[in-house]
Amino acid sequence: MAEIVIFSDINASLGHSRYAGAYRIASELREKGFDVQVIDFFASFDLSTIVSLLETHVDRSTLFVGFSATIWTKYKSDEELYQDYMRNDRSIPNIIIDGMTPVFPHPEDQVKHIFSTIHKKNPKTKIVVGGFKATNYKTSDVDYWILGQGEKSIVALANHLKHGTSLKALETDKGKLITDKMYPYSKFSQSKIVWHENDFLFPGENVPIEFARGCIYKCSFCAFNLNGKKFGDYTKLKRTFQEELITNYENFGLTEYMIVDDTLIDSRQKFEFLYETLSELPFNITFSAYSRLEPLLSNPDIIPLMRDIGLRSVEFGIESMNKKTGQYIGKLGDRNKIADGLNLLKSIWKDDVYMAAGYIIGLPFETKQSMRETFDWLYSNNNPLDGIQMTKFWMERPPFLPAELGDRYDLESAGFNLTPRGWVYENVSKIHNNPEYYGFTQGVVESKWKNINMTQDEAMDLENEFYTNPNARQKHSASTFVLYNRMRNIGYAHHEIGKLYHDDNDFLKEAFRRRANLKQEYLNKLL
Ligand code: B12
Ligand code: SF4
Repeated sequence: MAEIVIFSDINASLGHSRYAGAYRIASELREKGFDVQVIDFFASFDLSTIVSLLETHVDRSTLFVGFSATIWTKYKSDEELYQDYMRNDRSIPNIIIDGMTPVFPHPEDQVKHIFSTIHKKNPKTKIVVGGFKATNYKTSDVDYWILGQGEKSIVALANHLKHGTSLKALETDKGKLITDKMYPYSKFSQSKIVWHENDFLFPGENVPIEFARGCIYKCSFCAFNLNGKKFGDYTKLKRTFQEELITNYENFGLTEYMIVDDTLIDSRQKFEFLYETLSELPFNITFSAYSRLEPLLSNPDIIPLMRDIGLRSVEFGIESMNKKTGQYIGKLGDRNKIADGLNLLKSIWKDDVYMAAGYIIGLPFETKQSMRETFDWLYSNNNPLDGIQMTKFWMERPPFLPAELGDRYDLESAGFNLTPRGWVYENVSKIHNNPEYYGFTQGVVESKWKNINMTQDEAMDLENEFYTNPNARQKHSASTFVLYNRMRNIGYAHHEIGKLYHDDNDFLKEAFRRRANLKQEYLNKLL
């Protein structure tokens, strides 16, 4: 039984890893004295298992059940997902993107059943949704939607429900909204994820950790509320990060991490800070991360040092190998510089660090021809990448609240911006704000985008063309940032991971078997 239950998951991908958001929120609440049970694998459990979990963990003392709605996708049984993978006719990005869901993984009738089970156990228990998908507000009967960084909001809500303290919330027809402008969180630099014995970590588990939040860049296709921050903003104090790593080591023997920053290495300055912080530890850690390519290429001396401080898998958002596109999106773009740079990295790192690159089809001024030139380079045997992610451009269409709501509530102070379509909480990208400048003729309002060189459907066709081509097997690699730690968590060694490809049915069978075992072991501890 717990005062607060939080459901979380990152499903649909092979292997296993946990989402930082749920555990950061749990750490904050536990520090303030609340008793919290996080329940992982939520989007991978069927309804009857969820009902049993609720029967076990919700009682008269439960203040709320929270849902950490960020990276989960639609629920599929293990068998359905296995069949999807075994068909080998779709790329992993497609399996995951097809599974995207506005808020909840399970169908509406099942979500209703989950809510009614909670209320049968305790009619006063509130339903709370936080995480990235909370801005979709697309489920009825949710009591509170927590938008943005949730640390302060959730403690205010928990205190309100337990002690009757006052609470700032916007009442809308979608439920009550609480935002991080109403409850700003200013202590990120001293924050930690503090793992608890009832998180039931697996021995030696690879866990997520934050070094910094947000990004100093502002690429034109990218839309995060913390983009364009200054160096040092939302960065942990050296002491805090070290204490977090040492506590994890002493309490649980943890040494392997996924650093979930948007961009771990964005500058020499940040590298030096990370280097100093990790070098002073009395033990070594290993980690995977997202990084910009440019700081490594303009400071080649840091390339071997990244390996020495523990980097094992890295993903660069290359996005495009077209110079003009690079200029318009805020990335390198130069085909030769990128190829030479990646070759240099590979020659230093060899197989000690797996190196993957993400590409986007359909960015400003990218033509089909330049995209195919990129494909050809990726198909060639001498490209140094261990992993490739190729996805069509996704024009974000953030949810809007009706303009009239601004007459009743101070939405501006709550962090919303008034746009021609209504009030929007998230930042929108530069492309979304000024599509004409970037060559887009439709897509902000319409369901599909179009620019002067490509349509969304043509981008989709190119993606399929790439994934159905037998060359560039790296697109099936399990060594990418998304999968590396998930593979470690199902027992594959570093040197094995570079040889795992998900077009290999024997590997798929074994990976599903190992994940099912972990899930069952975890469930046995919770029930
Ligand atoms: C790290 C990361 C990943 C990692 C996650 C690994 C791991 N083990 O954690 C990997 C690489 C696996 C990944 C994969 C994907 N990701 Co991702 N990822 C991120 C990233 C960069 C950081 C997320 C994170 O952990 N941050 C640290 C935590 C502590 O911060 P936070 O998430 O902001 O959490 C705060 C709030 O959300 C809130 N909160 C969270 N949970 C809860 C719960 C409650 C109850 C409350 C009250 C509050 C609350 O409070 C938290 C603390 O302030 C975000 C971008 C971003 N900056 O958010 C994208 C992001 C979450 N990913 C996204 C996407 C699209 C994907 C993929 C689908 C990409 C793809 N095409 O494959 C896959 C899907 C994964 C899958 N199902 O297999 C989108 C989600 C969009 C959506 N939900 O519709 C994001 C937002 C990026 C984007 N804008 O495109 N991702
Ligand atoms: S694409 Fe990457 S580097 Fe660019 S703003 Fe977004 S997170 Fe930062």
